[in-house]
Amino acid sequence: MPDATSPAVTPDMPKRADFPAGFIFGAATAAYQIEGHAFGGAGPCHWDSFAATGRNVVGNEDGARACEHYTRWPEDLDLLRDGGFDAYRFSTSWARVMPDGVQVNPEGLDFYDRLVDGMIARGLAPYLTLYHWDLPSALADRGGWANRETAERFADYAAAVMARIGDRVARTATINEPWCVSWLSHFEGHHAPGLRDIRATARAMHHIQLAHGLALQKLRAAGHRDLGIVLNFSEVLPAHPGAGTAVDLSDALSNRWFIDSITRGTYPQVALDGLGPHMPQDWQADMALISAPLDWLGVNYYTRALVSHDAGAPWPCIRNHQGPLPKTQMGWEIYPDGLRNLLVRMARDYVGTLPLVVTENGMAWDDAVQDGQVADPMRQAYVAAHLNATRHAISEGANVQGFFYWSLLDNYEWAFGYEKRFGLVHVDFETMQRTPKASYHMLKAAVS
Ligand code: IFM
Repeated sequence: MPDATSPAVTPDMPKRADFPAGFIFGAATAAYQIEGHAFGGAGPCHWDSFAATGRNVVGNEDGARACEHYTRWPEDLDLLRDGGFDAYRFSTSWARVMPDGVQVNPEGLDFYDRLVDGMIARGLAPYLTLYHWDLPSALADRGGWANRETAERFADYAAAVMARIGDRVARTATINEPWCVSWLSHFEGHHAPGLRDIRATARAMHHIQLAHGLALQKLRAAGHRDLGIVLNFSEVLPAHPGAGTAVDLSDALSNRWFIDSITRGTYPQVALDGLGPHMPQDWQADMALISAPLDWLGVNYYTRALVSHDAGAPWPCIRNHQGPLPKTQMGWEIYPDGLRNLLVRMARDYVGTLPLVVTENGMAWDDAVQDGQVADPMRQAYVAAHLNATRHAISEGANVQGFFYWSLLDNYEWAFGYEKRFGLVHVDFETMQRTPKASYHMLKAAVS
């Protein structure tokens, strides 16, 4: 019988040799989810106050301690090296680098300098994300992403980080998942700042794209290369025949708003039909900057969306449905074809041969350590299926150059606190003990 460290339990798991030469295998994390925001002189960020507001986060948990990566990072980088990975996707925390959103805290930059050197010493290519949601509270106080000034300050912050570590990073993404930063956080209220306000939403949806454009302009002027953005996509499908206009509108709000503006300098008209009256003045003047050429595009993919038109609901009149497929601990359907379809769609309709990287894909499960091991056959099957979907997309012409599993470690899953475990490595949040799961061993055997 295979045990939890046996790599041989998922027969269709592809191997490194099944991918084009130079394909990058990595794992991803984000600062607030793992570092321990209380360490090292970081300033308060809007996730601290969102979490401190009762009923926003399961168990009222926050990222103050998280995985203590701030002090345990050598052990975490060793796990990546020992797992045979080529690259590590991490993010820098704006509130750690600039506690008040403006002035640099040298201790913060020193930390990332050490971290990047630690990656290079272990043969890991650093994949940097500049904004993975830890907005300094001082900027949140001035309106956060609803305020154009935040986009301008972001470009300054991006330049400060890149001036320090940009000489050693392999690829840089400006923003992680602008849909989550804007729609999920300002329209649906699920993430910080927890608003449900269409005017703030429209402004945040534009300013987050503008932040990308302003940062790109500044970084290019400073001579930095390999610059991109990470977008999250889901394949939107009708919940039933006659689902109406909901599929197109949902695709416009969650996918096309972001990819159309980045690559074509336009927002989809069906989305503007609702958001247009609430957009900031003269937004059209920013579109050339927002659509400046990229060097690569990051694609985050987890699941599909099943929707129908709900005539009785206020705009956007979209109803989401539970699908029949097996689900992860998040309740998300497991649908690998969606990854294949999205990668092919990106190449065919948007970016041509521009390098695509799967910057996040993974699943949460209620994993437990037994006799020093973690058996996670669901995750093993999930990883194998999504790697195979990626291979299919490559064979259909998508120039996919890498795949990063989300996440290296169990971590702070935002409004779900520490309950949902996405890691290849189990973390005991009392002792901080790390235990590689069977999926880690399987990936190691496949890529080593
Ligand atoms: O944990 C998040 C991550 O921060 C952004 N992408 C989705 C992941 C799983 O929900």
